[in-house]
Amino acid sequence: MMRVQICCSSEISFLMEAHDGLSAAIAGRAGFKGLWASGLSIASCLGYRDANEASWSQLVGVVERIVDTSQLPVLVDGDGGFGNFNNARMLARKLRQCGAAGVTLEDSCFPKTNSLIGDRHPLADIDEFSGRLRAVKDAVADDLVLVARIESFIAGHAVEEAISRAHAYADAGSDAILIHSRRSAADEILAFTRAWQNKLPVVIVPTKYYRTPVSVYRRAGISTVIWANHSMRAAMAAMRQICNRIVAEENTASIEPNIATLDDVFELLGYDELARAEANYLHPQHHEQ
Ligand code: SPV
Ligand code: MG
Repeated sequence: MMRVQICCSSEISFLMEAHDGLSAAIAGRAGFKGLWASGLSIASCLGYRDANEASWSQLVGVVERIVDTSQLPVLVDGDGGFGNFNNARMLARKLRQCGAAGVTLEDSCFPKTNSLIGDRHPLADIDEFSGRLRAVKDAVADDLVLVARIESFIAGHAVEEAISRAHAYADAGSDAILIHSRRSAADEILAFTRAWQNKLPVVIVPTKYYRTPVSVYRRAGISTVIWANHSMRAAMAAMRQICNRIVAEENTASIEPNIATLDDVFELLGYDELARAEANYLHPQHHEQ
């Protein structure tokens, strides 16, 4: 059922980044039909670097809040699976338990480095990584969509390397391929989609090539576009601005119009439901009147 909702619909779909329950609820209210539990955003919000500094159990804890708060299908950034095939399949089982819809595993080596920083991006061996994918598929079968993420463009290789990896990962049981690029134009992505011919659905993360219009992705037959870190970056900019103003003004009067009201917070997180439940369960006689 979730398969239809994540990465496998015939129309292009969009996943919005979430890094906690609040960002998940906001994305849901904005109309997104699915979420990306971003490793970069979750790590940043915990004050870690996106270099496997956060543990798999911290990731699972955050994903549980995202799923619970939004009730939306959530594709989880599983990095490389936190180790070998065994760590990867355990992560997948835990993600299934907390209600995730899918997991993405990237062919990087532990500990990973964020794809958009630095030049050290060693790739996993194709066979070893295919084993990680097979182990996940055997562990969770069709309960979790499995997206294989190819980092070979990030590592500086040509399209041929990406295509041979895509074939191997498809054979290993992946449901979709995430092809990543850090170029400021979508040329690598489009070279891949031309050669790949949608043998499996294609997922992209246009963080760096953000100027490309979505119509280009539609024409290329791309299945899913991930807006991977924009709520986290928006929150960072807003929090910094507000902190600076409060320091400067030693007062919060002038910033009130620029921040969410408390009523907004209470409404978004369903305090009205709690009040109804209290009337029902704490004071049932009162409720019956
Ligand atoms: C993430 O959002 O953590 C991603 C995308 O994996 S990227 O930061 O581009 O690697
Ligand atoms: Mg990531």
